[in-house]
Order: sequence, then C-alpha cells, then structure tokens
Amino acid sequence: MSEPRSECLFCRIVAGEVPAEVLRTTESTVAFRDVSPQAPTHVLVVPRNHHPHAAALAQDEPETLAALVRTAHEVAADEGLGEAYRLVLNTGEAAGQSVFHVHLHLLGGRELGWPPG
Ligand code: DGP
Repeated sequence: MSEPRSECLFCRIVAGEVPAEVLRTTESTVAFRDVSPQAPTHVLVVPRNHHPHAAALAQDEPETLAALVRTAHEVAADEGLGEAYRLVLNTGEAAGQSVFHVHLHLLGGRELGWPPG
C-alpha cells in the first residue's frame, strides 16, 4: 500500500516531479502550500509513502501519523500561528477528500468558524 504511484499527485510532489512550494521536509513527511488556499496559511502535510487515507496510515505507519501532526505544529510555528490553527483530515469523497494520498490540512491566520461547511 505504500509504494509511490505514478498516477498519484501527492506521490509526484513528494518525488519532486510536480512543483510545489515545499516548506518543511522530514524523514517521513513533506509539507507544502495548498494550491488553492482557504486561509492565509493553508499547508498540506503528507507522508512520503502512499496511503489513501488516515485510517490506512494509522494502521500501517502509526508513527508517521504522529509525525504529520508534529510537522504541522512546526510549520504553524514557522508561520507565526502560535497555538491557533486547525488541522483537518478529509476522509472520503462525501467529506471533501479529492486526493487519495492522505494529507493533513493546516489552516490558520484568520478566524475559523465552526461548524465547518
Ligand atoms: P482534499 O479536498 O481534502 O482532498 O484536499 C486536496 C487539496 O489539494 C485541495 O485543498 C487542493 C490541493 N491541491 C490539489 N492539487 C494540488 C496541486 O497540484 N498542488 C498543490 N500544492 N495542492 C493541490
């Protein structure tokens, strides 16, 4: 489940085959700006390995799921967000997932309403 996939957009960003504004990399994660930002800071943090959604990542590489959150927290600090930011894992098409390589959205820099749409 974790080999890079040539048809997967985020595998291709991780491999450097598709350009992205990369902010931070770790051994197991890559953080880059969302191409369609929904807040002043909107960053996607992805595992280097391909997993379709968060539950699959939790099952196969639980330490990488924790690493996604750590990386997001570090990017939030770099972006000056302090402790005020939102992390989102859309799972399934009906919940808004459009890219099936798990990605943690980091959103911040404005007031964030609740409940989300
Ligand atoms: P989701 O809808 O939760 O699957 O989020 C996918 C996000 O990916 C969406 O916010 C837009 C972003 N995105 C789509 N294509 C690209 C791309 O080519 N580059 C970057 N940086 N982000 C992309």
